[in-house]
Amino acid sequence: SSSAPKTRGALIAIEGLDRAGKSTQCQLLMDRLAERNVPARLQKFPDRTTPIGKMINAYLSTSTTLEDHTIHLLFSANRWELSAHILKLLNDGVTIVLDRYVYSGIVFSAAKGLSLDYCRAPDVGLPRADVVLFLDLDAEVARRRGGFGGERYEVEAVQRRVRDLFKEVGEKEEGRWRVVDAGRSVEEVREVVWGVVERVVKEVEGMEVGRFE
Ligand code: NYM
Ligand code: MG
Repeated sequence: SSSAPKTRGALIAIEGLDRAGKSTQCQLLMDRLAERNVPARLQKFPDRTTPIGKMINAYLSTSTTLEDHTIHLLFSANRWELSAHILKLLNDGVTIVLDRYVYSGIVFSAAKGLSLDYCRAPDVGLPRADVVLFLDLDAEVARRRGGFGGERYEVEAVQRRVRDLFKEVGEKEEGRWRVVDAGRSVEEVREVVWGVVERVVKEVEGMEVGRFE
């Protein structure tokens, strides 16, 4: 009947250190969602294709320097510029898998010394992830996985600080934050991720999209 609650998509964030296996797991999750006929899109942050994303890419990959607050706000602006699109898709019933989101935004800047409160502020009000799968890996193990790339932040000392900060930020998320041991095999991690996502996709039906706070 017309009073049936409208089905919406779930907002699923995959987070973790560089080399934790996020992109692999995002792709496997997209494959599984397709197999189960769940409409879904993958959205990577930073999205390097927009004009703001190109500035971020220059900062990450080359010697372009940007003042710490400036790049922090650009990462957030990159999420805001896509937020209406994300919200529309969710309300149209499309599940969205995020390869990094506000949590990376907070912890990578905080690892440089900006306060956590400052780092959260620009993202307040963005569509809130229904669940965050934190792919947890020791920084040394991450480094040994074929080595970090050559981008900014991809050094063990930074990654170690980032991991501690992720844990601190995750505590605020309570039930929405799921720690997944990313040191296990790709298949084992895939199944843990799917177990969580399958449940969340059903749970959010009829629930409004929250706002990050
Ligand atoms: N990063 C990512 C940030 O510093 N702030 C953010 O808001 C986001 C989304 O960018 N080392 C950092 C984390 C990564 C780097 O991400 C690039 P990726 O997933 O390697 O493209
Ligand atoms: Mg990277």
